[in-house]
Amino acid sequence: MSQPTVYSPSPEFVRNANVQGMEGYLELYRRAEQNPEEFWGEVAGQEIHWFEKWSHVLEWQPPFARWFVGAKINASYNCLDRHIATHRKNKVAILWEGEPGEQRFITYQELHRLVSRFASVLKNRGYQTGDRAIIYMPMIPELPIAMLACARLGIIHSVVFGGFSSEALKARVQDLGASVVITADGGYRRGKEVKLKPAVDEAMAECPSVRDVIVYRRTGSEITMQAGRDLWWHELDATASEDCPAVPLDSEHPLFVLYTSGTTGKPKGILHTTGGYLTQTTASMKWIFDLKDEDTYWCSADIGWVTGHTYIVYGPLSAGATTVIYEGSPDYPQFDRWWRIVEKYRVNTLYTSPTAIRALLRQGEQWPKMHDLSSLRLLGSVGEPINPAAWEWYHRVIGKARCPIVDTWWQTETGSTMIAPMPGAVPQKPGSGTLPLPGVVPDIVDLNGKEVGPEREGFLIIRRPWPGMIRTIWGDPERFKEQYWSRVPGAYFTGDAARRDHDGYYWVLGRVDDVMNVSGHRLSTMEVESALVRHPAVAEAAVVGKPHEITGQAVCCFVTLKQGDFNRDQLGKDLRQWVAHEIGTFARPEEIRFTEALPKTRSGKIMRRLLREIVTTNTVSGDVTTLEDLSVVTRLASQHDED
Ligand code: 7RM
Repeated sequence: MSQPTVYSPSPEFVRNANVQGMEGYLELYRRAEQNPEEFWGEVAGQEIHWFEKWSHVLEWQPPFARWFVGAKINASYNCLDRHIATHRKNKVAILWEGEPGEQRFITYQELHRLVSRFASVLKNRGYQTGDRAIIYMPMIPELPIAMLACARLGIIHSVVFGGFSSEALKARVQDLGASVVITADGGYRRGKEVKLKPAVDEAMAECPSVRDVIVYRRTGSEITMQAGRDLWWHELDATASEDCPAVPLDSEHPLFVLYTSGTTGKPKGILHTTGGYLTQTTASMKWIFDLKDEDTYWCSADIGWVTGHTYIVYGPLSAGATTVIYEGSPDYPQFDRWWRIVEKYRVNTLYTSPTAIRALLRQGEQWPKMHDLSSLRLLGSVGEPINPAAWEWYHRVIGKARCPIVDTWWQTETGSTMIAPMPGAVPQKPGSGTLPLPGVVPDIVDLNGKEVGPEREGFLIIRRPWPGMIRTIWGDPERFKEQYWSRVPGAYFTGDAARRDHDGYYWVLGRVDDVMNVSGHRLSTMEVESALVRHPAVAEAAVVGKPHEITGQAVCCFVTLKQGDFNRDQLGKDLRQWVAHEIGTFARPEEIRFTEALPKTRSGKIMRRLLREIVTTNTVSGDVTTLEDLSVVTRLASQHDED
């Protein structure tokens, strides 16, 4: 394959950047490497308000870390109170647009007021530090308001994405032993109401730990309220006090638990604490998004995922930014909705996922071309490896070849971004997360934990503790040790495969279980997928290894096509040849299956596990609670029988 193009930030971008040029980056990186505790202590002192300072920065008893030991802090205070004493008091904190078109411009002062009122409500109902709250809401301002109200009192929150079923909700309430559930009647998506309250009602039948269900009225549709359990938000709010000071909490007090799927069917409750998480989240916000006080910043993720926690709520608000929240779907009422929002609010930074980029790319350039996108100065990508073709499209069609793209690698477990280009410092290569952020020490190793050389594929690990790291799995420290710390002694195992090129750039290839072995050649599903989507007819592709008698595994591809008339027999042959040509004959797919859609989690990750099952057995068992559209799977599984 040819050398990737290198994209350097313009001299103008560099001149105005928070971190300027490679020298700026290297200076920070080296300082952090030489004395990590001193470095993080400095960052924490600069970026965060502490009620009391720490006695020491880090206490590390692998795999258990305590950061800013003995310090007192409150995340809600850092996101609100400290800003209203400054020029930001009447700056817009949350700029919200509902799917039907309503707008709300909530300033820092107003947000402080709303959060204080809701925190008073919780306090009056008897909730206190250490209690657990489940938040199950649509993408409306009351979702971050509920999070910040919990944080204000030290109530540990767990946001459950509004698309989850009552089963998934129930499992989380039970695992967490939550005593309060905060929800809404429903929200809007694709022009329809998505009801939430009925799912809560169903789950509550088996959740004895819950005393109160607090319901925000968003849609006004008919729901049932159970006397003695269900309470209307607006009724409680009517008499709420606006005086509810933030409680000084221990730096290691849990801020939230966020459930994520692991390799077993049972989701893991990833636990994050306060001081370290907020320090790294705030610093990374300024580093990777080159954040300026005048920026209008938009992360299109759902707050129910870690990206939303860190880069819609805690990061932007702690840094004093204006954070845009859009409730609905990018294709409603038509495919230019996002570009309409960018134009209307003069959005400066857009942070989204490769899946969204590919979906929009598939619809053609006419949609973005309908709008003035000249306010954009920076773009971001997160969630999965971005194929160079999607990167180039994003860069050219959305960024008009003017905006750096920050491809940010991180996980629910890492809390905030670990590998990403500082946009005014590190030149980008499409598809690479580039270099680690200061204080992050990754490595790539083989099965024995030995570092592999440049251009070699291996396991991505993190060698040193970092402030925003996962502290444990809720209620299961053994699983925490086993999952992340048992493979390579002393290091955090990410579960991702990666390689480092001759410039030291990281290329994350996908999950370790997505690696195929064909005739003894190691081949990433991602490599084949990238090759496929480089073909002009292909919109999206997912690749899995299929057991094969002779070669061990064979490459099996699921492909969705761009609009147009294609001869599928011919195209199948062409694509096999294409992949063989792009990567090598050993990578030639055994099978190409055309499909209307790929099975995805609600956060947009392709569920290769399901596809593997389909190609192996033509059936699906396993846990599918995170699946976006179950009918896709049924169709894919039955398709083969029809063939
Ligand atoms: C933030 C988030 C984590 C997994 C991770 C990777 C994949 C995420 C990138 C990426 C390549 C990226 N948290 N991943 N970002 N792969 N490049 N920029 O997505 O917990 O939901 O997922 O996502 O496999 O391990 S997550």
